Amino acid sequence: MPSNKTDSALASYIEKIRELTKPESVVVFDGTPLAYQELLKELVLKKTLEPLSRENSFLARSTPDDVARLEEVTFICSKVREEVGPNNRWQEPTKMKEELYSRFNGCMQGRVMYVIPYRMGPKGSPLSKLGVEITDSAYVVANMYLMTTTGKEPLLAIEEGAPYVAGVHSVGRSLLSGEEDVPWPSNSYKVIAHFPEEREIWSFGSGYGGNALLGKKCFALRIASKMAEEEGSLAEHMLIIGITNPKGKKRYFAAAFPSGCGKTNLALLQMDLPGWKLECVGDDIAWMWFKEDGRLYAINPEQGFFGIAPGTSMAISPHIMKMIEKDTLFTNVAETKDKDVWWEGMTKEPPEDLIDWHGKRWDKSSKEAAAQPNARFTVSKTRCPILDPNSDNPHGVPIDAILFGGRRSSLTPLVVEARDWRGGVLMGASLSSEKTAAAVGKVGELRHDPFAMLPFCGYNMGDYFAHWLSLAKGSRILPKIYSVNWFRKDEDGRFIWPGYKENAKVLAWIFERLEGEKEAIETPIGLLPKKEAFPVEGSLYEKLFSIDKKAYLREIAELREYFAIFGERFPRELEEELTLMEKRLL
Ligand code: OXD
Ligand code: MN
Repeated sequence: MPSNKTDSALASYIEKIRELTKPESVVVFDGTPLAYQELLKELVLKKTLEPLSRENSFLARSTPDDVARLEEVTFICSKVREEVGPNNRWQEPTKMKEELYSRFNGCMQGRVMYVIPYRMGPKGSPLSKLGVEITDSAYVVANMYLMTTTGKEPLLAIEEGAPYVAGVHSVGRSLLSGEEDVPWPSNSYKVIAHFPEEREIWSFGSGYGGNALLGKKCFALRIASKMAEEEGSLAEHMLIIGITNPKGKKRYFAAAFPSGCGKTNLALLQMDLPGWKLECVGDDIAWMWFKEDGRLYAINPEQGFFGIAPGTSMAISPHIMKMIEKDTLFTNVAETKDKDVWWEGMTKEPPEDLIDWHGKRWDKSSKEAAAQPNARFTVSKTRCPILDPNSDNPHGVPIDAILFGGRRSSLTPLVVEARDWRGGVLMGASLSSEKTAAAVGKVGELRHDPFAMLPFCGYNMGDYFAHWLSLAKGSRILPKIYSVNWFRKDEDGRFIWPGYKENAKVLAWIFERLEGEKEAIETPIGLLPKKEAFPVEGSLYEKLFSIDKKAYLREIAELREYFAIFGERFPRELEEELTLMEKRLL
């Protein structure tokens, strides 16, 4: 078993990092609203944040080279290379530590080293976990305050000996005495290294999102997925929503979509169908476990939202717009002349006199977007207007359906129900999506993203698939699994499905299936809604649900080639499932 650090270890760990990084001072963040306000003041003085006209809201602008998650320089450093699999970049742990120690040597000079004790998940939940992030970025501390539970209570638990995951982060730009700081310090050398066996994360050079807020992708997904494999639970890139039907019955769904495919929009959907209600437990990460009653339960380990701003509008996502009306940190959005925010898609016409995300006057006629396409808002979940009453329930919420969705302009129908757990696991493993701006790389390119976890699975994905399969045991009441695709296009390249609020119809169909109220038809790829049982007119139904068998056979051949990268670790059951599907298609 990996060694877990304890209180006295924490003090010596902090001391070890202080000696290495040589900060000017050390501050243990106490997580109080007052400490948060002090941080904001300091960030305004340093020009990292600019106050906005929205109450208690601020704008940060990053440097152009620090705008997204950096998969190319993200490493999993387990002792044995095969443990991390072909889905991760690997570096031998001792070698990586050597490199890190040389980069971190003196890197915090002239800066404050903040220590952030934090908890991921509701207080008292058997699935919640503790962390400590050490960082020289006050912007990171402010974001962690909104995204996790920080301060005395998690610190006390650690002092009492509870295990925690340690993270060390630096923007990688020390300050010589008298040197003036820049608003967004960073380093052109960037690295994000995970040590699952030591439960440790080191991140250097970037101040942005998942690279720097170590509780999110680094801990709650990469490290936690490995912990979940060992513990028999799950740590997934999934939103969690509660849906109530007109009869007052409530069910919870979890849904995995690759980054930038509308998870936050779906998690806060205004369900306009008469009598239906949707409430949000979380928009990005789900930790789940089977309990004695045989059902799968989920908690959201996060306390806030770090959502993509562009594309968000009153018409499409009124709940999100309401949520970010105040108490919000914005990063890389455009600024209006009255010191408010704007981004592409917020209104049809951009307002006059915008300042773009570089801080320059925006030329309307330019091809450059005013807001960076991966611009973000950070806001506490307490601002969520449809927060589920069980969002902080330590016992979690029971999950009845799991959805896998990608951005596919062809092939995948609007919704398909898996025949069984194995078929559903194959659906998750087969997920692929056209790339978005949430990660660096070419937007639009199709890439495999099994379970939407490709950038986040902290171990060999072959083993991860096997772990999912292994959960179907005993008398467990397994959730039903669905594939969804809002992004199918017609011959003219137009989206067939309007998406957004219309997606409520798909959620309602899934709910009614679970209630046994809706019939489905068997097809080679799974169960589709019966034409009469799905609320769209005839020709649209055909466009949304037609199955191109030849294209599916090509997809299967391509999937086989892809799965081959996992070699021996790719589960035989999934190979069999793929062959069965192929036979049904032939
Ligand atoms: C995110 C991501 O920030 O998936 O949630 O990139
Ligand atoms: Mn995400």
